[in-house]
Amino acid sequence: MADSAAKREVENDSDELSGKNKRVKVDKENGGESKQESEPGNVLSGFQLSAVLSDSAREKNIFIHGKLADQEAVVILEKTPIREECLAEIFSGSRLTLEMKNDIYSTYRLQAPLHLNEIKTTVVCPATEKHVKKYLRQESFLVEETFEDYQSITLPYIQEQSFSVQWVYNILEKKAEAERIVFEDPDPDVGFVLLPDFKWDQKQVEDLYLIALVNKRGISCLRDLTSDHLEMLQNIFHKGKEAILQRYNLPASKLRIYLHYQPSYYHLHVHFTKLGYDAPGCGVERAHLLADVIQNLQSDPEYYKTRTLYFPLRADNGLLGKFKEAGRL
Ligand code: GTA
Repeated sequence: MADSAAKREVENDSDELSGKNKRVKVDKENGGESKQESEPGNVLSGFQLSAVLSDSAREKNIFIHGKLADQEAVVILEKTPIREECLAEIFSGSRLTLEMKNDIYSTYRLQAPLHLNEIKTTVVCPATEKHVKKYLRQESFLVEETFEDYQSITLPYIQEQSFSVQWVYNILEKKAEAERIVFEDPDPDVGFVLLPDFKWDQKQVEDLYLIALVNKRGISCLRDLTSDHLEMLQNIFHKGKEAILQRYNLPASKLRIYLHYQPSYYHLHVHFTKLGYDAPGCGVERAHLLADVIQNLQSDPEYYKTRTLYFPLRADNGLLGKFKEAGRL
């Protein structure tokens, strides 16, 4: 019941961003430039494919590497979930072709009306080599990291090699995605911005995905957290849940709220996903529940500076190479 109400609400909220008034996000990380533009045409028409990085029949997505106007690009295409409120139109407004019939069983090819047949498309351009590797299907290895390993291996690596967080600063400074903000607490120390993750098309709550970006700069990840950050973490926990209840009618009991270790982007942020949605990176080897993080810091202010942490790294991740060189793997 609550979910259906929320679905309708999401539909209303996302109308402007999805169907009627399409926009294309242009994000030039290196120049720090970021803007929303009215769609000028098909920016992908000149895309030159170099390689399929990975694809999944089950998840119905494909990650592609190629070139867009001579710049390296990664394009992600993903079929979106079928929404209950579209069923009537799908049944009445589609072309149906019988493929086979056998006893009580039959299969068809159904061509839905165009507007119900969209593919969510994410473009990273210009993409760095690291972006290309990130999306390449690879074997993963679990790394065991003591705090000493963090200081001597991980920290120097991420200080040199991590992805730009210019997109985060653009959001915090309202230079990008300002109209997508769901909730904001402007306090410079404990405040944050809550907005839809770019993996979520906001059309249905079943795959709800929001991120809370902290206002305070210089907190890179779980390892930086001490009891000094408890007020900020509790603030995100409570106000984030409340904002999601107000906007999407989803209670806290339906949410998975967590941090990644290692994250891809080293500016502290918290993931809010719907329980039951198998979001990428929500497994136990990478996701740390915010509720646990808070309790750990309450019982030991230096918890994340003393514990061994475990996380997966892909085969050609440079950090994995550093752990191997140090004889830690
Ligand atoms: N609103 O500009 C942005 C933006 N960027 C650049 C990243 N995010 C953004 N959100 C907004 N605007 O959840 C989001 C990311 C991610 C979070 C950063 O910020 O979507 P993280 O630092 O812990 O990094 O979180 P993480 O989780 O590794 O990043 P990401 O991109 O989610 O990658 C994890 C895996 O998810 C990928 O390896 C890939 O398998 C899968 N994936 C990534 N993007 C997509 C996609 N668009 N569709 C489907 N699957 C995807």
